[in-house]
Amino acid sequence: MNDYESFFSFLEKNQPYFNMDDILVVSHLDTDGVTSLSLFKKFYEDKNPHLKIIQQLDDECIDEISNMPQKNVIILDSGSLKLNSIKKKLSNKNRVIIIDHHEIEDDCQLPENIIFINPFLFGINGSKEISTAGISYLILKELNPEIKKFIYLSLIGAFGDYQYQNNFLYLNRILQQEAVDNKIVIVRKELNIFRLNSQPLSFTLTFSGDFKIPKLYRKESYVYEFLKKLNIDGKKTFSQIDGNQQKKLVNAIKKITPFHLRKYLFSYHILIHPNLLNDEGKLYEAKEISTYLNGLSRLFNVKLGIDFCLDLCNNLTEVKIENKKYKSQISNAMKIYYDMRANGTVFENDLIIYINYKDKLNPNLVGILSSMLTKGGIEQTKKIVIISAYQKNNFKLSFRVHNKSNYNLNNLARKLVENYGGEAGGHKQASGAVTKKEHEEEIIKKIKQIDENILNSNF
Ligand SMILES: [Mn+2]
Repeated sequence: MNDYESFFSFLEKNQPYFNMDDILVVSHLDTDGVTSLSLFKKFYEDKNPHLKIIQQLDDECIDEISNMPQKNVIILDSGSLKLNSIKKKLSNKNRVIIIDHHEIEDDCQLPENIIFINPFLFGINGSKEISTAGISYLILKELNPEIKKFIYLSLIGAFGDYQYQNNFLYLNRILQQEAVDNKIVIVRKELNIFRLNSQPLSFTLTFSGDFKIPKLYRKESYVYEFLKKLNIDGKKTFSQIDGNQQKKLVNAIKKITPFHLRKYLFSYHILIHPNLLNDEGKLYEAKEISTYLNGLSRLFNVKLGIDFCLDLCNNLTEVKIENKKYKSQISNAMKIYYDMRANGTVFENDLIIYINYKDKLNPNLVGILSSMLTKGGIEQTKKIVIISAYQKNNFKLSFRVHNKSNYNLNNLARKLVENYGGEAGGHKQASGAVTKKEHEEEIIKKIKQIDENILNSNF
């Protein structure tokens, strides 16, 4: 059972509490964390809040927050699994507001000075329906209408958390509609090719992973000939060629696509309105912006991330340069993976694939790598993918499984580290855990013992 009405009236009831001074805003280092933090930075711009970005809200981090001088704290995109710690350690604060959309660990009676906002409290699946940026937007736009022009951040945050699966669910859809009505985004059905309007056609037709046109995918010279025959300049994006050429191209692609695949040829793209982001006729998908922000997060470049969120136009060039750096780190990590496969150091059985990068990986990349290996990514495996790497004295793990799986990886992550004082959290199909490096061997042993029983038992 869910109750949207109570959720909305709860948001309304709590709006006045955001009028405060002496503020610390803590957020999560990922796309949703950076977009929601940006909304708060804008909202509090006259109050000069202290902004802090964290990788994981663990006890150490909560202690740190407790020791910071600010009397009022807003915690974004984390906290649902740490309510007891927050209650205990942040009792010295005047007010603590937590906005999160992750599953909640257990019932926790909170004192009056702690406000906990999470759709799960109202039976709404926050993991799928709305991001922290979305919830933040819904609250802040009522307090300051200026925030309304940043509604795109709520959609980008949702893309960052993989909430767009062919479409958005109810709450995100409301946000999408508002963004369309206010001419902040354009939603249109077009060729199901990622970056169709922002990258040269010669590139997108060859390499788009969203829909792979069999005759064109990874066939560079064929794509070249194909475009040449149509008299279309492959250096231009789809949005940069004229309407007649667009029609000609779509028809030609239809013709070379096998009949049974044609239904996958088109999809809805959510594009940032050219009013907001104008780059020589190129148009950018909200999804693409979310991948840029993801790259910036992995490189710890939060400053540029926030600047970009609040001014897409003037920061795009620099963001693209950073993104190239990020991509080269990823391709390096993939190369290591293939090397490890070749020399037999990847653990694999019927259920899982486990890769321990140890010190050979930026620990911030464990999540993206496990996503890349899962179905929908490069490797397309239906197995559970587990990646680990060292993070200073810690052992960091990431768990992924394709989105039709029923396994609860949030439970799995918690089970694996529960006896070692580790921290774990996330969603059913994507979770993470951190524990001290000294437990590496024991955790690896447990990973190798994972079976259906362990996966199906409740936490
Ligand atoms: Mn989130």
